Amino acid sequence: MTSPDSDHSHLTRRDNLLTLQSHVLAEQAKIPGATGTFSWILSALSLSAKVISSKIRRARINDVLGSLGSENVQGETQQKLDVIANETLLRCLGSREGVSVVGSEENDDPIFLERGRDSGGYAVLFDPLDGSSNIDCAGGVGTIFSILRHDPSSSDVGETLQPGHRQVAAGYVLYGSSTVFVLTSGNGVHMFVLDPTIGAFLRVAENLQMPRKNKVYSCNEGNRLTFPDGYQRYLSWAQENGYSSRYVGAMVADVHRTLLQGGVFLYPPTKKAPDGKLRLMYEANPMAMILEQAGGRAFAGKQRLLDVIPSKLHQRTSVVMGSADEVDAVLSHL
Ligand code: P6P
Repeated sequence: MTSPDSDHSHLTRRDNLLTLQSHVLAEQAKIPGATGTFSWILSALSLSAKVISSKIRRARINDVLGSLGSENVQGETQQKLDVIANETLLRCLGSREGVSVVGSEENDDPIFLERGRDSGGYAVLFDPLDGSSNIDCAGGVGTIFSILRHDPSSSDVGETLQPGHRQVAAGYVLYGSSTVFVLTSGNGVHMFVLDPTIGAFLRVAENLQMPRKNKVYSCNEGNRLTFPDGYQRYLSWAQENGYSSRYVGAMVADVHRTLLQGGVFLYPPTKKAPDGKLRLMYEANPMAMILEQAGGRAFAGKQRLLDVIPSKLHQRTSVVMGSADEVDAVLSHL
């Protein structure tokens, strides 16, 4: 029996405390000639997440709830926290050499940052606070981001309009009962939880693989009668086969549950949103990359989401994404 002061096994245990920062640096070390530019961008996203999380946790106290009365490019009423989250991300990313251009749900056009030709090289697109209508009732909200390569000498918005399979990284932050940072850079999906007592994101899971099936579907059934027939046939089939329904109304919360527990999240075309409601570039594509990396599937109608060729930054799309077998069950009815 070793005495506590001679037992140093905790120093070599595989599940040692690993922060998001040390995970990113370890990933960087695997890439010959890596300059650290990409790591700095992830560091800016981590810092933004901590700042936004602190604002959300004190929302009612700081009276940052409620709307500004203004509208964003989507014609949606902007919540105070939408603007705060957006400005936080723009400030944190704008100071990073690696960022050539940022695109936000809250800004009509991409913002091109003056960078020398030998710096920059990435476009960061994001929804700063997804599901913000849940804020006032303390529901789940999140930040979703997508990172693409971008020629620093180009200020052509077309440069950012790349299909989702060109993403170099994607992730989201869920500000829920805990603050969770989920990230993929093409080598698996890794999950971190913010420990507010030390202000660090600690890794709680690596190389996440989602269940192939789970009898749960997630969609806004209030729109059911305006879904195309195939989706309505799927919902009838699911209800006849013992499926449960779970729907938060914030994509980050619904997709995070689907990632961890399995099931399928769908936002079909509706009468009000015939092309779908969700944004391709900074909601659907990053989530599709994450779910595919975790063994899931993601489609826009019958097309693989990551193959959709975008034509506009704020382009909308329908989505069916989740466990491979559950996505196939939806597609088989379309
Ligand atoms: P509905 C939030 O406004 C959002 O963009 C996504 O986060 C969410 O999945 C969807 O819209 C909810 O839309 O029509 O069900 O309220």
